[in-house]
Amino acid sequence: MKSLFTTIKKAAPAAAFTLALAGGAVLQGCSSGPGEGSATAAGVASDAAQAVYVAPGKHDEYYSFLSGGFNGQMSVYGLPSGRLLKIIPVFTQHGENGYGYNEESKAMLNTSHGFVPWDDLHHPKLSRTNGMTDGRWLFANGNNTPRVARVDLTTFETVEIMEIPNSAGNHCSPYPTDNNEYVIAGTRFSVPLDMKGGTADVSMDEYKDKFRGSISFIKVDQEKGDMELDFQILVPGFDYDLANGGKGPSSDWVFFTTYNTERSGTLKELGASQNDRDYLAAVNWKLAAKYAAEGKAKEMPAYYYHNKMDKDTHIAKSTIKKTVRYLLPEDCPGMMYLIPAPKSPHGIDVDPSGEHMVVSGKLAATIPVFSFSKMQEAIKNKSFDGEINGIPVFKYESVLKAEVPEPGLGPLHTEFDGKGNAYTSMFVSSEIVKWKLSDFTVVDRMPVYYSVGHLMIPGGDTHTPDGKYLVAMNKITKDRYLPTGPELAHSAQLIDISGEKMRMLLDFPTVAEPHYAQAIKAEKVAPNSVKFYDLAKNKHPHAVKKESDASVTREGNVVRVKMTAIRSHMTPDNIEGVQVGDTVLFHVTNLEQDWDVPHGFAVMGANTAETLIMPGATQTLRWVPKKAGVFPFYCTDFCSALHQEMQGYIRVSPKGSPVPISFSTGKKKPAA
Ligand code: K7E
Ligand code: CUA
Repeated sequence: MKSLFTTIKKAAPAAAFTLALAGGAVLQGCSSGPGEGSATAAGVASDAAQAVYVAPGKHDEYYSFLSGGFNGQMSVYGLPSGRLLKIIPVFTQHGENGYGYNEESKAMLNTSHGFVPWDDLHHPKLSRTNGMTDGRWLFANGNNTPRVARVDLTTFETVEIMEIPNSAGNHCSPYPTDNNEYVIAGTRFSVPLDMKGGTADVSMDEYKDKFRGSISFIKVDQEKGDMELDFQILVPGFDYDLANGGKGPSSDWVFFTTYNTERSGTLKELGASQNDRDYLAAVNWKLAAKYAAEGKAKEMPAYYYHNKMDKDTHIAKSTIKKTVRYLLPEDCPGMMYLIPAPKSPHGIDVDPSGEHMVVSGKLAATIPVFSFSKMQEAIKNKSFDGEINGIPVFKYESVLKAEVPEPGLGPLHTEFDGKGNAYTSMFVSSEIVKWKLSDFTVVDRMPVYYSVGHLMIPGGDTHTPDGKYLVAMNKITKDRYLPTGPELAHSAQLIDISGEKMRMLLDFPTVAEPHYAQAIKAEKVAPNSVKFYDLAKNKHPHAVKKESDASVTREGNVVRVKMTAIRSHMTPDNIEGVQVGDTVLFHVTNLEQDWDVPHGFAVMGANTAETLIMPGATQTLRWVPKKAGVFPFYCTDFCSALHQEMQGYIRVSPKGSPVPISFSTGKKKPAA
C-alpha cells in the first residue's frame, strides 16, 4: 500500500491531481483489486483479534456516536468491539421505536417548511465542561433543512430540535464552546436574505450583491441543556464549510473554513476554484456575545420552529419563534478576521494546546498550520491585507506557522492524540497520515479502505484526547464485505494509535454514511443511563396507571382508547362501537416498572404500523379505519412466554351504525 501511495504521488501532481479528485473512486479501484482488498491481512496487526475482543457479557470501554449522514440518525457503537448498541433517530422517522410516527414525537420534526422527517446529519458533538466531554448531551446538525438537535445521554433520546433561520445548509455545525456556553452553527450555502428570516426572490445574477451567510450562536442552559438562539452574525456571501472551537488560549474563538469566496452562483466546481486562496474565518465569540449584550445587535422578524420533548408528559411541543437578533461585522471591530488559506479548504481542527489551527485543504498539496499566538501578534501589528465587509484580512505569512509537506492527496480532517501528534484523513490517497506537531513532519501512514472522510479519536477534538484508538470513516467499501447488490454499507475502521506505528484492528459496517463521530469513555455515560420511566411521574394527559382506569370514549368522531399493557395482556382487549372514518387514538401506557420490558402496539391496517412503549411511558397510535369488520391488535415486542397471547380485537361498524361503544378484558362490562 505504501508503494501505491508513492506511485500516485509520482504520477499525480498538478494536472493529474484534479483528475484524481474527480475520479477518486477510480483510483481506489485500480489500487485495490479484489485480491489486494480482501487479503489485507497483511496490513492487520497480528494480535488484532485479541485487541478488539470483548468477551460475551463484558462491556466496551467506549461509547462512540457515528453520524448517519443522509439517513438522518446517529448510531451508537461500542469500542473496541464495533458492536452496534443503538440507533438514535434524530431528523428521521424510525420504525424501530416509532419516533416521528407516534403522536407524541411527531412535533420534533416540525419546521417552518412543514413536517420534515428526513434530513442529512453530519456532525455529532458531545457537550463539554472545561473543554472536556462530560457525557451529558450530544448535539447534531440537520444539514438540509437547517436544524440543531440535542440528545439526552441519560435516555439516548432526541429531546430538542431547533430550526435555524437565515441559514441554508447548516454544515459547519454544531460546535460547542469549552463550557457549552454556546453551540455555534454556520451556514454552508449563502442565500439572498430577505431580512425576515427567509430568502428573497432575486435573480441568481445578483449573487455577488445580495447573497449572505450567517453564523448562529445558540445559548445552552447549563443545567437543563435547553437551547435558545441568542444572536447571529451576518457574514459575507461565501460558503462556510466546517468549524472548530479554540482551546486554552484560543478558547474565546471559533474558526470556520470558507470556500467560494469568488461568490460564484453557478458551476461551483469551477467557479469556486478560481482564487488560489480562500479564507479561514476567525470569530471571537466572547466579544460577539458582549457586543450582542451591549446593544449592538439589531432585531429582524423571523419564523422558525423550536421543538422540545416534555420530560414529564413525553410529548413533544413546537413553539414558533418570530424574531432573531443579528450583528454585522462592520459594526463590531475586533470580532472577526479572515486568514487566507489554500484553495477550497474543508476541515479546520484546533490542536489540544489551542495554538495550532490545522486547515485541511482538499485541493492543496500541503497542510497549512496557523498559529494562534501569531494571529494575536498580527492583530496587534495590524498585519492586514485589505478587508472584506469591514472584516480585516491577515497577510498569509503573518499567521502561518508551518506547512506539512507532502502529506498525501486530498486532506480532509485532522484529530489529535494528546501526545504531540496529529492525524489527517486523506480522501484521494485513502490513508491516515500521522504527523508531528513539533516539527510538522509525517511519521507514519496507514492505508484505509477506501476514500476516508472524517476520522475520530475519542476526545480528539478536546483539551484532553484519549489517544488509544482512531476510527476512520470511509466513503467507499467495495470489496471489503460480501456484496449486497449495488448498495453497500459504508464502513468504519478501528486503528490502534497507542504506539509509534498505527495498527489496523477492525472493519465494521456503519448505518448509512458516517461523516463525523464522537466517542467517550463508557464510565462517563453508563452510570447515568435511565432504566425505565417512573410510572408515578408520568404526566401524559391520557395515561392510565391501573387497569381499572382503562377506558374507551367517543368525542364526536374521535374515539379515545386509554389502554394499559403489562405482561401479557392489554386492557381493554375487546373494543366495539367504532365506526368507519372515526379517528381512533390508542393511548397505550406500559405499566411495567422493570428494565428492558417494552411493549409494542400494532393494529391491522394502521398506516403508521406500530409503536414501542418503554416501561412507565405512554404513547399514542392514530388509526383511521377505512373498512368495517373486526381488526386484531397485538404487542409487537416478544415480552414474555405469553407474548403471542398479548392481543385483542376492535370491531368497526359502518358509519351511523347503532353499535354502542363498549370495551372489556375478560368479563364483558355492560355498555356505558
Ligand atoms: Cu467532511 Cu459534512 Cu464534516 Cu463529511 S463533512 S466527510
Ligand atoms: Cu408485550 Cu409482547
